[in-house]
Amino acid sequence: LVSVLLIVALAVALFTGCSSSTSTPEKKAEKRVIKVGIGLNEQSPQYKGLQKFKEIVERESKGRIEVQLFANSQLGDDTKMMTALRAGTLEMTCPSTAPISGLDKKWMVFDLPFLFPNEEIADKVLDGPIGQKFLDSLSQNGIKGIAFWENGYRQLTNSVKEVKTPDDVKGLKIRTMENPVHLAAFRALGANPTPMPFGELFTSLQQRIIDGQENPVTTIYLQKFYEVQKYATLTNHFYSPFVLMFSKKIWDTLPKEDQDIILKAGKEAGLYQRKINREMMKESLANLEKTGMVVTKLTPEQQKAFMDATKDVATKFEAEIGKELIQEVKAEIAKYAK
Ligand code: TF8
Repeated sequence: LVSVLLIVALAVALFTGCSSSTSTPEKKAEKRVIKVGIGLNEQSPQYKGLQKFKEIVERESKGRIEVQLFANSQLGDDTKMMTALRAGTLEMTCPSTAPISGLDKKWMVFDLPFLFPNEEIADKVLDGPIGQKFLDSLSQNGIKGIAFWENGYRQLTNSVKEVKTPDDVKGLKIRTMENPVHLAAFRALGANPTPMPFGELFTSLQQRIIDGQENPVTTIYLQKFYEVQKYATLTNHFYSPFVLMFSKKIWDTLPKEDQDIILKAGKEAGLYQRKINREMMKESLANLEKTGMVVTKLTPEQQKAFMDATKDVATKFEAEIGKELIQEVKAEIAKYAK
């Protein structure tokens, strides 16, 4: 028995000795880790799009690149994450265009009220030369723009009363994103807008520090805003698309091959993300109605009243955005709207 044990011990020693001696000389190629942070939760279409992105990047790089996803503002709010990208301490994030205006005012054009008549036109403009020009211009601010994804048309909710007309919005305390156009549009409606990061929103609604907020129906459903908001009105007032972005500081250190993989994956996953975003929007709307929330659909005439009430907002921002740029974007939209 003793000899058998000895042989086993010897074999184990030999085996482990051998394996460690073969792995030490040629050090395995180091894995590159890409961290992506977002504010929404793991059920969101945005997170699902990122899971697709992860899948493509890891497959195409044959496992050389690992993508790690962080939801729920774990890595900070949109503005904080963009600052981290610029500093080179975080690889990726995917904010709405709204907070990008803090870096470059011309981005406010995508936050003008009732800008895109439908999602298909938004796709065409954002995936066309104008969209590319915007993505490229982010490099001035230390960011590599990858692709436009979709958050979805924004809808208004509140805990006070059913909103059918702009007049009903008067006096409501509404949380907006941190964007001057959003503030101006809600002021034009007579509301009392308060900008605040997304991560603080639920608690503020719950504690009734604010009366309402605005977000796509999927967010209203998945973030359980219906627990603290009684009324929703389908206004479709802003589109404010998502922008998938990368730290330029880190991007510039990547081999061309990896840059190509990330760029292609970001665009491909974006097409998938838009598709499920639109499917989930329909589902979420049905689900919201089941929660007992009062969901008000507007007739075209009722929606027009909201358009009319906010129609001067674009003019107010001509100087900051650039009059020609607003015209260029609107002309492109008109071209596809025919
Ligand atoms: C908002 C936005 C958010 C996103 C997310 C937190 O209301 O709609 O959905 O920007 O990254 O802040």
